[in-house]
Amino acid sequence: MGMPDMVTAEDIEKVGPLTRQQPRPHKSRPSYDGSRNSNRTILTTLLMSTILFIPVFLFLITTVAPESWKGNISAWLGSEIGEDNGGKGFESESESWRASSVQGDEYLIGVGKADITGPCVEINMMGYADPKQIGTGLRQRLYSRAFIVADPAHPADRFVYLVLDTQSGDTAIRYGILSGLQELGADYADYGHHNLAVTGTHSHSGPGAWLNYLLPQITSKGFDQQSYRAIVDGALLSIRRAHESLGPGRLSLGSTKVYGANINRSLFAYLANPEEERARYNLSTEDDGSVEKDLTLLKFQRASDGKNIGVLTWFPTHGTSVLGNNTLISGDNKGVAAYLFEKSVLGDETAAEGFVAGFSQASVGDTSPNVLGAWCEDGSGQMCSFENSTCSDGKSQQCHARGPLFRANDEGTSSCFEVGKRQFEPARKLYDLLNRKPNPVRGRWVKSFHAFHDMSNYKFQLPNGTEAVTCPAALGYSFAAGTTDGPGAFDFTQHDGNTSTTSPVWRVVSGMLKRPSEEQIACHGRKPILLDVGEMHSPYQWTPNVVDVQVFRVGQLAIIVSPGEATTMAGRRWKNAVGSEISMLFAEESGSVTPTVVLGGPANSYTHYITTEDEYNIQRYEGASTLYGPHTLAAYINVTLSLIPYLSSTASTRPPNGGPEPPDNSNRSLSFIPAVVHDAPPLFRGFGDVVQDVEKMYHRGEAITAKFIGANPRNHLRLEQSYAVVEKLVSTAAATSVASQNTDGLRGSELLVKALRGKQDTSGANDQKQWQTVRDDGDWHLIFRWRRVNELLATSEVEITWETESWATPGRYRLRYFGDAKSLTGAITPIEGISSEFELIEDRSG
Ligand SMILES: *[C@@H]1O[C@H](CO)[C@@H](O)[C@H](O)[C@H]1NC(C)=O
Ligand SMILES: *[C@@H]1O[C@H](CO)[C@@H](O)[C@H](O)[C@H]1NC(C)=O
Ligand SMILES: *[C@@H]1O[C@H](CO)[C@@H](O)[C@H](O)[C@H]1NC(C)=O
Ligand SMILES: *[C@@H]1O[C@H](CO)[C@@H](O)[C@H](O)[C@H]1NC(C)=O
Ligand SMILES: *[C@@H]1O[C@H](CO)[C@@H](O)[C@H](O)[C@H]1NC(C)=O
Ligand SMILES: *[C@@H]1O[C@H](CO)[C@@H](O)[C@H](O)[C@H]1NC(C)=O
Ligand SMILES: *[C@@H]1O[C@H](CO)[C@@H](O)[C@H](O)[C@H]1NC(C)=O
Ligand SMILES: CC(=O)N[C@H]1CO[C@H](CO)[C@@H](O)[C@@H]1O
Repeated sequence: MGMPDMVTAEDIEKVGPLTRQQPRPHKSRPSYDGSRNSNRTILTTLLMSTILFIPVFLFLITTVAPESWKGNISAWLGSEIGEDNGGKGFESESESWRASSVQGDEYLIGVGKADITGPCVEINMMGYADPKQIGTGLRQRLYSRAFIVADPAHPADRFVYLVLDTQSGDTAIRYGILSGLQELGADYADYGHHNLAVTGTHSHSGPGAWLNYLLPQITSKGFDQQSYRAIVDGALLSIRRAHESLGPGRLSLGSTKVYGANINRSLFAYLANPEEERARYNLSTEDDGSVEKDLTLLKFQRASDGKNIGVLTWFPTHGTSVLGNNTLISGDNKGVAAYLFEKSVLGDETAAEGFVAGFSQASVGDTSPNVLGAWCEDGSGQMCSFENSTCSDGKSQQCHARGPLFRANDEGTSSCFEVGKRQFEPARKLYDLLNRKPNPVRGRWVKSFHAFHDMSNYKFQLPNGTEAVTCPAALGYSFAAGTTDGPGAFDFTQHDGNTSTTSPVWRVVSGMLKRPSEEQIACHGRKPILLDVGEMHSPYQWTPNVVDVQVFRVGQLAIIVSPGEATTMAGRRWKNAVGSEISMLFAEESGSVTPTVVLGGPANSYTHYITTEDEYNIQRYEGASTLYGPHTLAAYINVTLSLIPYLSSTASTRPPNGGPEPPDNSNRSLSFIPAVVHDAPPLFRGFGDVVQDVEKMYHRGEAITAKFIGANPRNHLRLEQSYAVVEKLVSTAAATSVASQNTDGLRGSELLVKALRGKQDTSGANDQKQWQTVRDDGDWHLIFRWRRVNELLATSEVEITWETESWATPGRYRLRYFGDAKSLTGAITPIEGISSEFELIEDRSG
């Protein structure tokens, strides 16, 4: 069911874990088109709207966070953290947390995380589809985070949910992971199509050129094996780590409100939905239903010692905080939220080492993290038009959405960190509440299904009995106009016939454009067809016609794994339909527990958008990108519902494959991306030489930069390693303890920050000092940039910048660069460089 039926943080605080009443058994198939309502929902809605959200942050963090993080977190939250909180020791908290006996069923659970950072330079970035947006470095590494749940009584019943810091899931990536799992042998035989979900956080700031279909390859000059393998290999490693960590444990489920992290970017289309349907979700001015403000959190707690091994959350907001004119790789706001959560539990008694926080995307379609709205950058000072987001010139190119800290004018970087933090904070608060008062997942079944379904001509019945049909994929005119988060998602101005600016892929394929048939035009209704992608099959498919339909079920939780970006209302209808069907079909086995349904995606493939029919008829970007015509959503729902019986606790079969298997184009895709030729240092210089050194002393808050003679980072991705680190001079005692812990493949920075905790003053016994890594390129505030200085001479330069954080501790530091140079013979050799030492002292203000 929808969110109003969920236990929320506020509920838990007020009344403790809820025992839910048996849902009224549905006599007939419930309607999911928004025309019917249940009294229960209205009641819960009313109740919820009276509960005020109070953004109080947990004192727990301040008492348990590593020394070096304390100042930071208090600084962010300012006065919200009272000083008396510090006195309340964590010991007593943790005792109450241990004492609270967790009800619910035991499962096998496991989590894992691995690096998937592909080539951070010279590759077009994936998301804004702007051929000019080419990577120049790394702000934050990208990860795959894997979550496995299995049924101890039937261990083959399991699922693995991946959260990748990528724009979306993908067919070729998924095939790559599946064949990798097969190669891992018998231990991994239980994983397959039916139980693998490959979801993307929808970050628009990762490298591209790894997608299966032609359309997104046009702007990236084709496919890049290195970019593709980084994701597949990292995803596999994260699954292996999760699999190897599998052990008995319990799951707890909750929901909370997140404010200030999303708005509806297509409100004009949303308002076309029926008023009575909108009213059901219109709780207040801050939570008017135009986007979902609810974050759902699933907590993984192992049985062996009661520690939590991870959290998996769902909340919808686009990965477009960092703007289209940024060229540094990052996981955008979800990447920040995960980073902060994982940092916040370091050294925390509730959390196991290797804790993994997955911030998964939800009904993201019409959401934007740029919460100050869309403005014209044409000097007019006007907001863009409500109906079509255009400016005074009648075009959308000047229309840009503003993040909360847009005045920083830093390509969205500060806003991104802020929106990530706004997701992290309530999630962390909910985590702590669930530790004290768990809301357990109950029901000893772990079920899943997956089917391919051909959407090119699917005839089916709408709930009201009318016959409907879907059409081969097509994109409408508004697709080319793009969104307020990034105009021109497919920049046609780049393809105006001027061959010097045209993508080489476009030169090859533009002649293959097809004029849509009369039938196709009619099928798409209100959508004027710009690109008839579903009917173009050469040189290979441009977009998918075959979609992935998948749902997971554990206890009362059901997870719809959506291949497209569902809008707010589309996602609700889909979730409500699945919730009702589960309630109806499985009333006996689920007992008193109401189903909780979440939607995660874009996953497994990328089928663009999924809007309601009313939104479709408005034909803004989301409607124009709803590939299979006005009945796209209804078709997804129809197919999903027809497969729900496979989630029964007694189900032992899998659905027949509904459609033809989609193609794997990873070995036959066009590619015009040149390889690295070679690297050389300038005359009389060596690789790693410092060309611009640090100063002797800095105040905290300043940015510290050094430049080195470098080499192309594409020579070696340094996965699970780093191109750039900050080293601190510390006593050997602290350093040794770090070295001994650094065994399990975790990222250095996490271990080191942890090791530093409470070890700052241990230098007394032995006064020997040594350099210790305290930041690496996985850290948001340590930036690695690369620049080719001379193409012909093959010289290049690396710039490392540490934007010292409010929580950085004073001391003696240096910056260090790790790279790999390619010789003319093709041999690749590691290189490195070290800056001079510098002193970091307190803030200038004192
Ligand atoms: C929410 O309700 C108010 C008051 O009825 C109305 O003015 C507003 O348009 C509604 N918002 C949405 C998004 O439906
Ligand atoms: C956008 O909407 C305005 C009305 O707000 C209308 O005048 C204009 O023609 C529309 N432009 C396009 C390109 O549809
Ligand atoms: C980046 O894009 C934003 C949004 O259009 C704009 O406001 C900003 O000035 C741009 N920054 C640079 C450096 O061009
Ligand atoms: C889906 O469509 C099929 C074929 O028309 C129909 O038999 C079935 O009832 C529909 N399912 C739902 C849940 O509407
Ligand atoms: C059934 O629903 C569809 C889609 O909402 C609508 O176009 C059609 O008119 C409805 N048919 C009837 C008989 O109400
Ligand atoms: C094509 O684009 C290039 C690069 O922007 C420009 O220098 C050139 O003048 C353009 N040629 C024509 C015919 O427009
Ligand atoms: C692609 O090529 C690689 C290397 O030759 C091979 O291992 C892989 O199986 C191929 N994949 C497909 C889908 O054909
Ligand atoms: C509650 C909420 O997020 N409302 C926003 C919906 O979208 C409009 C325009 O995009 C914003 O102005 C509202 O604040």
